[in-house]
Amino acid sequence: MTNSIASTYEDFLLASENAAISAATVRGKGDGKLADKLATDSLRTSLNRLNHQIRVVIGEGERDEAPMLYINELLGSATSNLNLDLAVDPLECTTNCAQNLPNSMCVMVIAKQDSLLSAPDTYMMKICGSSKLKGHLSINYSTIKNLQICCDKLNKKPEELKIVVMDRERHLNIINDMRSFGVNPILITDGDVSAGIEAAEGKIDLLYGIGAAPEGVITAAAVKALNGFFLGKLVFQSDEFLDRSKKMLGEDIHKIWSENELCIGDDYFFIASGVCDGWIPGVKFSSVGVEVFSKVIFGKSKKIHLINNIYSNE
Ligand code: VTB
Repeated sequence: MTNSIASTYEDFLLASENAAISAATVRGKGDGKLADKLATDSLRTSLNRLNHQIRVVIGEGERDEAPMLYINELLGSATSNLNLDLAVDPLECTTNCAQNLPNSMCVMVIAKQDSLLSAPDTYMMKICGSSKLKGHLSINYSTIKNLQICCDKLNKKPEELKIVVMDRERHLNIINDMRSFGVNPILITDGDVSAGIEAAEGKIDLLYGIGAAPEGVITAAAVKALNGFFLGKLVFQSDEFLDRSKKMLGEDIHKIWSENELCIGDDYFFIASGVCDGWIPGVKFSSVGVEVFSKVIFGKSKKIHLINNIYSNE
């Protein structure tokens, strides 16, 4: 097999499955931090066993705040001639894992060096949807203007639009605007990665609102391979976040990023392994083993693999 990036996917799949299984062992126990730690420890151990050199571009945070999977941490083999960049969230939707609610999963993107934006750990306004809306919406437009365009392009009435918004105080204006236009937004407590991907798949019409920026890059990579669109603009919760972001990105902090800018080119793949049932099924434990479900989406071929592996206890 050639040394192409896509050919390495089984190595990363196993790492992702193991992380999902580790988190699932404490699913529903009310301790998101523990679940996140178990997933992170497992992932780092698995990745360090690989024969590729892996650089973390999105991980658990900057070195001073994250002991593991920190930005620029090198994993795997230092002597490998295949150097890969990794954007990872070992446990996306941590809160839902703690409560055994939907869409908690291990997600990652493995890409050619320097093709993923190393996004600062701040917020991001995100608009995400399918190819039908590509090129038509803007973060600079008012919510109502974007909704009007959605109705026109999708040939739907406002009440027929399925728009997912995270249930947060910061979205009160957006939610009020949507309701005044006749749209009944679908409010979710957490998990805008799976919602963004479902929007690209056309299962819902849009993901709309502010979530975490690093996960925005991971979502954008998946969305791009699904021919959808992603628009993101950084949002800063304080001057400290703005200063940190400026150090990483300079004047680009005010830019509106598209899926093609957050994830450059097509030499990459995305993997998600379910922890709790949702966009993908969660880990199933039985008396004889464990069953885990994953999706791998390839940037170049745009192929989607649904992988269901069963590991016996023996
Ligand atoms: C959201 C949620 C994610 O981060 O992006 C959240 O969808 C950030 O928003 O699942 P809050 O700080 O308001 O929770 C996650 O929880 C993790 O990426």
